[in-house]
Amino acid sequence: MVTDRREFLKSTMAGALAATAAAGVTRAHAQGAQQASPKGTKIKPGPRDVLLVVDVQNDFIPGGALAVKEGDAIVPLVNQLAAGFEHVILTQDWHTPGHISFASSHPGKKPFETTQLAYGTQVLWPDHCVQGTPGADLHKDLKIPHGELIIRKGYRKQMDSYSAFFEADGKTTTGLSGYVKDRGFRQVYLVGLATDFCVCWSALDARKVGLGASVIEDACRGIDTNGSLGKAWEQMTKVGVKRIRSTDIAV
Ligand code: VGL
Ligand code: ZN
Repeated sequence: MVTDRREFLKSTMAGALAATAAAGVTRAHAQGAQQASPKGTKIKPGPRDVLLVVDVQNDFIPGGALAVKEGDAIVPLVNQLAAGFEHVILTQDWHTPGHISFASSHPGKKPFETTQLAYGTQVLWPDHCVQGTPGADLHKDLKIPHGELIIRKGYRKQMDSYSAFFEADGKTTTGLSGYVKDRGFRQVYLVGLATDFCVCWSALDARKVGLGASVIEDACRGIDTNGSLGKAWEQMTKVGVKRIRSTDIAV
Protein backbone atom coordinates (compact mmCIF):
# COMPACT_ATOMS: atom_id res chain seq x y z
CA MET A 1 0.00 0.00 0.00
CA VAL A 2 2.73 2.42 1.01
CA THR A 3 4.74 1.41 -2.05
CA ASP A 4 1.74 1.98 -4.29
CA ARG A 5 1.27 5.40 -2.90
CA ARG A 6 4.94 6.29 -3.38
CA GLU A 7 4.73 5.11 -6.98
CA PHE A 8 1.66 7.20 -7.47
CA LEU A 9 3.28 10.29 -6.00
CA LYS A 10 6.39 9.83 -8.11
CA SER A 11 4.42 9.32 -11.27
CA THR A 12 2.41 12.47 -10.81
CA MET A 13 5.43 14.70 -10.11
CA ALA A 14 3.38 15.82 -7.24
CA GLY A 15 5.82 17.18 -4.70
CA ALA A 16 3.72 20.28 -4.26
CA LEU A 17 0.49 18.37 -4.51
CA ALA A 18 1.65 15.89 -1.88
CA ALA A 19 2.64 18.70 0.45
CA THR A 20 -0.80 20.26 0.07
CA ALA A 21 -2.49 16.93 0.67
CA ALA A 22 -0.36 16.28 3.74
CA ALA A 23 -1.13 19.73 5.13
CA GLY A 24 -4.79 19.09 4.46
CA VAL A 25 -4.66 15.83 6.37
CA THR A 26 -2.93 17.46 9.32
CA ARG A 27 -5.37 20.33 9.36
CA ALA A 28 -8.41 18.09 9.05
CA HIS A 29 -7.04 15.88 11.79
CA ALA A 30 -6.38 18.81 14.12
CA GLN A 31 -9.93 20.02 13.66
CA GLY A 32 -11.36 16.62 14.42
CA ALA A 33 -12.85 16.37 10.94
CA GLN A 34 -14.64 13.14 10.30
CA GLN A 35 -13.17 11.85 7.06
CA ALA A 36 -11.18 8.65 7.35
CA SER A 37 -7.50 9.12 6.65
CA PRO A 38 -6.59 8.72 3.01
CA LYS A 39 -4.88 5.42 2.26
CA GLY A 40 -1.29 5.31 3.33
CA THR A 41 -1.37 8.22 5.79
CA LYS A 42 -1.08 7.37 9.44
CA ILE A 43 -2.44 9.34 12.34
CA LYS A 44 0.26 10.55 14.69
CA PRO A 45 -1.30 11.20 18.11
CA GLY A 46 -0.52 14.70 19.31
CA PRO A 47 -0.92 16.81 22.45
CA ARG A 48 -4.63 17.46 21.84
CA ASP A 49 -5.43 13.79 21.28
CA VAL A 50 -6.45 11.49 24.09
CA LEU A 51 -6.87 7.72 24.18
CA LEU A 52 -9.92 6.60 26.15
CA VAL A 53 -9.53 3.03 27.41
CA VAL A 54 -13.04 1.87 28.23
CA ASP A 55 -13.86 -0.71 30.91
CA VAL A 56 -11.05 -3.22 30.43
CA GLN A 57 -12.14 -4.93 33.64
CA ASN A 58 -12.16 -8.51 34.82
CA ASP A 59 -15.93 -8.91 34.66
CA PHE A 60 -15.87 -8.16 30.91
CA ILE A 61 -13.14 -10.70 30.22
CA PRO A 62 -13.87 -14.41 29.52
CA GLY A 63 -14.49 -15.99 32.93
CA GLY A 64 -15.99 -12.73 34.25
CA ALA A 65 -19.61 -12.05 35.19
CA LEU A 66 -20.46 -10.26 31.91
CA ALA A 67 -17.84 -11.76 29.66
CA VAL A 68 -17.31 -10.18 26.27
CA LYS A 69 -16.12 -12.68 23.69
CA GLU A 70 -12.35 -12.27 23.17
CA GLY A 71 -12.38 -9.38 25.63
CA ASP A 72 -8.88 -10.27 26.78
CA ALA A 73 -7.52 -10.44 23.23
CA ILE A 74 -7.38 -6.64 22.99
CA VAL A 75 -5.14 -6.09 26.02
CA PRO A 76 -1.72 -6.30 24.27
CA LEU A 77 -2.96 -4.03 21.49
CA VAL A 78 -4.42 -1.53 23.96
CA ASN A 79 -1.06 -1.43 25.78
CA GLN A 80 0.77 -0.90 22.53
CA LEU A 81 -1.56 1.89 21.41
CA ALA A 82 -1.46 3.56 24.82
CA ALA A 83 2.33 3.75 24.60
CA GLY A 84 1.90 5.91 21.50
CA PHE A 85 -0.37 8.44 23.21
CA GLU A 86 0.91 11.20 25.47
CA HIS A 87 -2.53 11.36 27.11
CA VAL A 88 -4.59 8.38 28.24
CA ILE A 89 -7.79 8.26 30.28
CA LEU A 90 -9.27 4.98 31.51
CA THR A 91 -12.81 4.23 32.60
CA GLN A 92 -14.14 1.77 35.15
CA ASP A 93 -17.71 0.53 35.34
CA TRP A 94 -18.39 0.91 39.06
CA HIS A 95 -21.81 -0.25 40.27
CA THR A 96 -23.34 -0.37 43.72
CA PRO A 97 -24.52 -3.75 45.00
CA GLY A 98 -28.14 -4.20 43.87
CA HIS A 99 -27.66 -1.74 41.01
CA ILE A 100 -30.73 -0.96 38.91
CA SER A 101 -29.04 -2.31 35.75
CA PHE A 102 -28.78 -5.79 37.27
CA ALA A 103 -31.46 -8.33 36.30
CA SER A 104 -31.27 -9.57 39.88
CA SER A 105 -32.79 -6.24 41.01
CA HIS A 106 -35.95 -6.91 38.93
CA PRO A 107 -37.93 -9.95 40.10
CA GLY A 108 -38.94 -12.19 37.21
CA LYS A 109 -36.39 -10.67 34.81
CA LYS A 110 -33.43 -12.47 33.30
CA PRO A 111 -30.11 -11.07 32.08
CA PHE A 112 -30.25 -9.54 28.58
CA GLU A 113 -33.97 -8.81 28.86
CA THR A 114 -35.00 -5.16 28.95
CA THR A 115 -37.17 -3.04 31.20
CA GLN A 116 -38.50 0.50 31.12
CA LEU A 117 -37.00 2.89 33.63
CA ALA A 118 -37.52 6.61 34.25
CA TYR A 119 -34.72 7.43 31.77
CA GLY A 120 -35.73 4.94 29.06
CA THR A 121 -35.15 1.33 28.07
CA GLN A 122 -32.57 -0.47 30.16
CA VAL A 123 -30.93 -3.74 29.16
CA LEU A 124 -30.68 -5.89 32.28
CA TRP A 125 -27.29 -7.43 32.98
CA PRO A 126 -25.85 -10.10 35.21
CA ASP A 127 -24.43 -8.49 38.38
CA HIS A 128 -21.08 -7.07 37.31
CA CYS A 129 -18.37 -4.59 38.27
CA VAL A 130 -19.58 -4.17 41.82
CA GLN A 131 -17.54 -1.52 43.63
CA GLY A 132 -14.46 -2.94 45.32
CA THR A 133 -14.83 -6.49 43.99
CA PRO A 134 -12.15 -8.27 41.92
CA GLY A 135 -14.51 -8.25 38.92
CA ALA A 136 -14.38 -4.47 38.91
CA ASP A 137 -10.57 -4.34 38.85
CA LEU A 138 -8.80 -3.36 35.67
CA HIS A 139 -7.32 -6.35 33.83
CA LYS A 140 -4.01 -7.30 35.40
CA ASP A 141 -2.11 -7.22 32.11
CA LEU A 142 -3.17 -3.67 31.30
CA LYS A 143 0.06 -1.69 31.44
CA ILE A 144 -0.61 2.03 31.15
CA PRO A 145 1.50 3.63 33.86
CA HIS A 146 1.20 7.06 32.25
CA GLY A 147 -2.64 7.01 32.33
CA GLU A 148 -3.67 10.41 33.69
CA LEU A 149 -7.21 9.79 34.92
CA ILE A 150 -9.44 6.87 35.80
CA ILE A 151 -13.06 7.88 35.62
CA ARG A 152 -15.64 5.72 37.37
CA LYS A 153 -19.24 5.58 36.23
CA GLY A 154 -22.48 3.81 37.00
CA TYR A 155 -22.07 4.42 40.74
CA ARG A 156 -25.58 5.82 41.25
CA LYS A 157 -27.79 2.93 42.32
CA GLN A 158 -30.82 4.15 40.36
CA MET A 159 -29.15 5.03 37.08
CA ASP A 160 -26.83 3.26 34.66
CA SER A 161 -23.98 4.98 32.83
CA TYR A 162 -22.55 3.34 29.73
CA SER A 163 -21.02 6.60 28.60
CA ALA A 164 -17.89 8.03 30.15
CA PHE A 165 -19.41 11.52 29.70
CA PHE A 166 -23.09 11.37 30.69
CA GLU A 167 -25.18 8.93 32.66
CA ALA A 168 -28.16 7.14 31.14
CA ASP A 169 -30.52 10.11 31.47
CA GLY A 170 -28.26 11.89 28.99
CA LYS A 171 -27.95 14.86 31.36
CA THR A 172 -26.13 13.90 34.54
CA THR A 173 -22.47 14.52 33.86
CA THR A 174 -19.58 12.37 35.03
CA GLY A 175 -17.34 15.44 34.88
CA LEU A 176 -15.33 14.09 31.96
CA SER A 177 -16.37 16.69 29.40
CA GLY A 178 -15.25 19.48 31.76
CA TYR A 179 -11.96 17.71 32.37
CA VAL A 180 -11.32 17.14 28.69
CA LYS A 181 -12.10 20.78 27.90
CA ASP A 182 -9.88 22.04 30.73
CA ARG A 183 -7.05 19.90 29.42
CA GLY A 184 -7.54 21.23 25.89
CA PHE A 185 -8.13 17.85 24.25
CA ARG A 186 -9.91 17.93 20.91
CA GLN A 187 -9.99 14.38 19.63
CA VAL A 188 -10.79 11.18 21.50
CA TYR A 189 -9.64 7.75 20.32
CA LEU A 190 -11.63 4.93 21.88
CA VAL A 191 -10.63 1.36 22.65
CA GLY A 192 -11.98 -1.24 25.05
CA LEU A 193 -15.21 -3.00 26.02
CA ALA A 194 -17.81 -3.22 24.90
CA THR A 195 -17.97 -1.76 21.39
CA ASP A 196 -21.77 -1.67 21.33
CA PHE A 197 -22.34 -0.26 24.83
CA CYS A 198 -19.77 1.73 26.77
CA VAL A 199 -17.48 2.42 23.80
CA CYS A 200 -20.40 3.40 21.55
CA TRP A 201 -22.16 5.63 24.08
CA SER A 202 -18.90 7.32 24.98
CA ALA A 203 -18.11 7.98 21.32
CA LEU A 204 -21.61 9.39 20.69
CA ASP A 205 -21.30 11.69 23.69
CA ALA A 206 -17.81 12.78 22.67
CA ARG A 207 -19.38 14.06 19.45
CA LYS A 208 -22.17 15.72 21.47
CA VAL A 209 -19.68 17.77 23.45
CA GLY A 210 -17.90 18.82 20.28
CA LEU A 211 -14.95 16.43 20.25
CA GLY A 212 -13.71 14.43 17.31
CA ALA A 213 -14.14 10.72 18.00
CA SER A 214 -12.51 7.68 16.43
CA VAL A 215 -13.19 4.11 17.47
CA ILE A 216 -10.22 1.81 16.92
CA GLU A 217 -12.24 -1.23 15.96
CA ASP A 218 -9.71 -4.01 16.37
CA ALA A 219 -8.88 -2.76 19.88
CA CYS A 220 -12.53 -3.22 20.94
CA ARG A 221 -14.86 -6.18 21.30
CA GLY A 222 -18.67 -6.18 21.40
CA ILE A 223 -21.41 -7.94 23.35
CA ASP A 224 -23.85 -8.02 20.41
CA THR A 225 -27.17 -8.72 22.11
CA ASN A 226 -30.29 -8.34 19.91
CA GLY A 227 -28.39 -6.73 17.03
CA SER A 228 -26.76 -4.14 19.28
CA LEU A 229 -23.41 -4.17 17.49
CA GLY A 230 -24.84 -3.32 14.06
CA LYS A 231 -27.06 -0.65 15.57
CA ALA A 232 -24.12 0.86 17.42
CA TRP A 233 -22.05 1.25 14.25
CA GLU A 234 -25.04 2.74 12.45
CA GLN A 235 -25.54 5.35 15.17
CA MET A 236 -21.84 6.15 15.46
CA THR A 237 -21.38 6.53 11.73
CA LYS A 238 -24.40 8.84 11.53
CA VAL A 239 -22.87 11.39 13.90
CA GLY A 240 -19.42 11.28 12.36
CA VAL A 241 -17.57 8.88 14.63
CA LYS A 242 -14.65 7.55 12.61
CA ARG A 243 -14.26 3.79 12.37
CA ILE A 244 -10.55 3.10 12.18
CA ARG A 245 -8.07 0.31 12.84
CA SER A 246 -4.94 0.19 14.96
CA THR A 247 -2.84 0.14 11.79
CA ASP A 248 -4.17 3.64 10.98
CA ILE A 249 -2.30 4.98 13.99
CA ALA A 250 1.43 5.65 13.91
CA VAL A 251 2.64 4.24 17.22
C1 VGL B 1 -20.99 -2.32 29.79
C2 VGL B 1 -22.98 -3.43 29.89
C3 VGL B 1 -23.13 -3.06 31.19
C4 VGL B 1 -19.79 -1.94 28.97
C5 VGL B 1 -21.12 -1.94 31.09
O1 VGL B 1 -18.72 -1.68 29.54
O2 VGL B 1 -19.93 -1.90 27.73
N1 VGL B 1 -21.92 -3.06 29.18
N2 VGL B 1 -22.21 -2.30 31.78
ZN1 ZN C 1 -22.33 -1.87 33.82
